[in-house]
Amino acid sequence: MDDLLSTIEVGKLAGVGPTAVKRWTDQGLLPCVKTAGGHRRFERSEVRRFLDGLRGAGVSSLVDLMLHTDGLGMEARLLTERSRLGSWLAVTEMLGRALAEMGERWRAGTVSIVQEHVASERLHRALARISEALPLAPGAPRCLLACAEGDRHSLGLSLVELALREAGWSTLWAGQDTPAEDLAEVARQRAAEVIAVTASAANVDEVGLARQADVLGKACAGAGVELALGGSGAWPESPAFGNRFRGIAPFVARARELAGEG
Ligand code: B12
Repeated sequence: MDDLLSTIEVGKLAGVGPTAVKRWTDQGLLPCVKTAGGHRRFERSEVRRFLDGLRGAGVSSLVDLMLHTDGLGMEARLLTERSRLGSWLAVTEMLGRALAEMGERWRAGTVSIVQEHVASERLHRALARISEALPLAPGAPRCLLACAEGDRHSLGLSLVELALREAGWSTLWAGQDTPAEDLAEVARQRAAEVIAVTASAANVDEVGLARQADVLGKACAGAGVELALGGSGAWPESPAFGNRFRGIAPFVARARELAGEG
């Protein structure tokens, strides 16, 4: 039974609660075995196959919709995906794939620059509306969200914002192309518990990113503020202070831990 996962463990991987996992098994979508005591157990490989299928399904049609719908159509589709996948975190993972496909279409010349800009902004606004509508408890912990210097790829941050808001965090949106020294000042003022900075795949300036990580790391370490370096850009793999995140799920797990949810 060593490599078998429990319902709760599968839920954590999928970013949903145990009820959604039970529903998937009852619908025959996700195979499981039962222990002598009647508890469900899941083969890791089956879970991976199921989650890949779930998040992969509909990615191309989502990209088509991003290109051709209006703002409300975009929002409606995101809500539908939230209902189908069970959490906003799972929706952000699907959107990560959709954005990668959008990039491929742009590189292949089947999507023009204007189409890509319009679609990106449509998605950005729909995500912002949904994030802002999620209720927050008074005194919710706060995360500052910013793009590294020169970087205009803020959609990764929009995805992070949605998943963080779902986890009960409030957000401060600094957005595109933010100087590290100004972010360091926010840390020194302790205006947020966490500072999360993204660098996109287009950001390959290792030296520049290492300098920014250093400036920010020192300020955060001095002020007791947590630093998260995310996105596919060339951040140092093991920064002297702060953590390098590639995916959104591990960062949200860390945020939940910091908020005392374990
Ligand atoms: C939309 C887009 C744009 C939009 C951005 C709009 C916006 N408001 O964000 C605009 C039009 C501005 C743009 C511009 C450019 N872009 Co562009 N863009 C994209 C596209 C299609 C999607 C980007 C995106 O949001 N990806 C999704 C993010 C979320 O992915 P990610 O960074 O890998 O992050 C993942 C995780 O790491 C995590 N994550 C992200 N941030 C964070 C932060 C934290 C804290 C955590 C925990 C996690 C996390 O979330 C993601 C989950 O899957 C990509 C295609 C692609 N493959 O990504 C190209 C892409 C990144 N762009 C590219 C390029 C070349 C450019 C330009 C240089 C083009 C030009 N000649 O002008 C400029 C650069 C502008 C600049 N100074 O930054 C290339 C980069 C290629 C490379 N490796 O060098 C790509 C890959 C397209 C391609 N296939 O060639 N772009």
